[in-house]
Amino acid sequence: TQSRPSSDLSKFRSIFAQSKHIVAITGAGISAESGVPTFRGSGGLWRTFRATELATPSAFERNPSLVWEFYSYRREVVLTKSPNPAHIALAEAEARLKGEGRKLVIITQNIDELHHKAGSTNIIELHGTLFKTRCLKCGHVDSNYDSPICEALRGKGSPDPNIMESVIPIHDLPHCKKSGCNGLLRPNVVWFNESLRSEDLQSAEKEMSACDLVLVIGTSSAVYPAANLAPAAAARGVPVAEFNIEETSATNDFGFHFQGPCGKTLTAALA
Ligand code: BJW
Ligand code: ZN
Repeated sequence: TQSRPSSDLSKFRSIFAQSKHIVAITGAGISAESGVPTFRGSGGLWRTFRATELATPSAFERNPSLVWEFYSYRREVVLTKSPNPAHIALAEAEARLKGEGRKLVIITQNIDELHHKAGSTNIIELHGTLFKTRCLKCGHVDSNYDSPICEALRGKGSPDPNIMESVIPIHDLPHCKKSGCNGLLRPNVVWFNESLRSEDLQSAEKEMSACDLVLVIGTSSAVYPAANLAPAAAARGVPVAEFNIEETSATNDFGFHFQGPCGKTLTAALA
C-alpha cells in the first residue's frame, strides 16, 4: 500500500496552512549546517570510536575519563556554534502560529540546545542535553555551561585519532557540588540501552496523538524509540513530510519527501 512520497511544495503548503498542531521531529542533520557533525555521516567518528561505542553506560563504567573527554570535546564544539536558517525557521513558525492560536512543538533527538538558542520554546529533548549533568550518587540534575567543565579536561578530548587518551583520575573528573555528596557526574544524555525519561516519552506521544501534521527533519530514523513516532502517525493518516539530504529507511512511510539541505528546503516550506 506504499506509494512514493510527493515533493509537491504547493500541496505541502496548503496542508501546512490548515494545520493547527504541528510536530517537528529533528535529528543531527538539522544542526549539520551549523557545523555540528552527524552520527552516521563522515564526521561520525571521534578518534577511532563510533557513538555506539562511547554513548553507552558500560563505556562510562569501564572508562569514565575517555567518555568525559568525548563529551567535553563536544560541549566545547557546540558552544562555538549558532543556529542555522532551519532552526530559525522553526522558531519563527512557532511564534507566528502561536499568534494565530496554532501550535508547533519540537521533539528533538539533539543534545546541542540549538533549538533553544534559535528561540523555540516548545521543545522536548528526547535524548537530554550536553549542558546538564546528573550525579551518579544523589541523582541531582544541574545545568552546566562551564568551559571547560573541569580543569582536568581543559584542552583534552581532541578528536585526532593519533592523540593518546588522557587517563584522568576519577577524582579529577566533574563531581557533584551538593553539600556532602561529591558523587561522580555524568552527562545528562540518553545512552544506548538506557530508557528515555518516561515524562519526555509520554509528552512526545501525547503531542503525536494530538497533532495534524508532522515534519521529520535531518534524522536517519534509525534510533528507537524516536524512529517509531512519525511512521506511527503516518499509519494513522496524519500527513508527514520528511526533510533530508537523502532518502532514509522511513521515506516510503511518509506522504512528502523534500530532498536537500534543510536550511533551504525547510525555510521554503515554512515561509
Ligand atoms: C541532513 C543534513 C542537512 C545531514 N539537511 N538532512 C527497536 C529495534 C531495534 C533496536 C532497538 C529498538 N528499541 C531500542 C533499541 C536499541 C537502541 C536502538 O535504537 N538501536 C538502533 C541503533 C537499532 N535504542 C536505545 O537503546 C534507546 N533506549 C531504549 O530504547 O531503552 C529501552 C531499551 C533498552 C534496550 C533494549 C531495548 C529497549 C536509547 C537510544 C538513545 C540514543 N542516544 C544517542 C546518543 C545521545 C548522546 C550523544 O549524542 O552522545 O542519540 S545515539 C545517536 O543517534 C543520538 C541521536 O540523537 C540519535 C539519532 O541520530 P540522528 O539524529 O538520526 O543522526 P544521524 O547521524 O543518524 O542522521 C542524520 C541525518 O541527517 C541523516 O539521515 C542525513 O542524511 C541527514 N542530514 N545533513 C537535512 N543539511
Ligand atoms: Zn550528588
